[in-house]
Amino acid sequence: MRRALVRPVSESLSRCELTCIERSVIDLEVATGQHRDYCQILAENGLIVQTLPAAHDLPDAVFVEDTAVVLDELAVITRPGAESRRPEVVAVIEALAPWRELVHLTAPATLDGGDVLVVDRTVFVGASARSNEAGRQQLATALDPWGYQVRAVPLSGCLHLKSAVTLVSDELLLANPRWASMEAFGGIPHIPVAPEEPHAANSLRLPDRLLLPAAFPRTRERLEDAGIATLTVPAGELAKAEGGVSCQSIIFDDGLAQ
Ligand code: CIR
Repeated sequence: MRRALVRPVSESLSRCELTCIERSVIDLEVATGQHRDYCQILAENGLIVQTLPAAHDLPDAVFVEDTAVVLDELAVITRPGAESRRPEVVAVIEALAPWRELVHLTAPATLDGGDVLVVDRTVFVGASARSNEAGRQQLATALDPWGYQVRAVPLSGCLHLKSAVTLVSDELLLANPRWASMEAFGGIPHIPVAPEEPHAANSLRLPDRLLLPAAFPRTRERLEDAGIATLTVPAGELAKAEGGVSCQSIIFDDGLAQ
């Protein structure tokens, strides 16, 4: 089964980290409702949704993606780039331990899962303010025995690599080429986001469809025209905390039969 780890929106969300956007008022009730809808969509699309304990003292805990990189062979527990986010890993370690061998990144490494995009055996890692060279090196050392190669991707103007580029099918990317150097991706083709929707590149692959925030209809149209089946969820309130759709879950195969 595909399993999705999620974590409730924290009551302290308004004190979240922000890097590339201005702080604006976040309506906690709306954010919580949008996250509930998101979890429901995951369940309706065949995923087992496992909810981690709420952590109301950790403002960004809902963005679980940043705390771990889960591959078929192992899970790498990150050391998030923002100090306020480091305690988030504790509950994630506990949740992943039954499913994977765990490898832990250690200081001076920093790495956010939102910077990690896996395409086959290549692991692209955003050279962001959150993920440093030591983080990439420790990740490469952990993954090398399994035949994965780590490649750095220069970024500018966005928080994470996956703010700028996500994978929409086995060999097709969705990208905002203004934020990420697409040369780093070699020959992998990409669909550019609609220019008036710069934040639209963050998508989430579900078993049969691609999940997008409802706010990006023009990019959605480009994807549908290219034969990618999509569905949308309202995600505007968590976007004020600089989160998208990929960052609200950690999805992996739990090895259990359907
Ligand atoms: C942060 O700045 O860490 C959070 N406010 C947003 C994290 C979003 N994570 C992601 O896109 N993977």
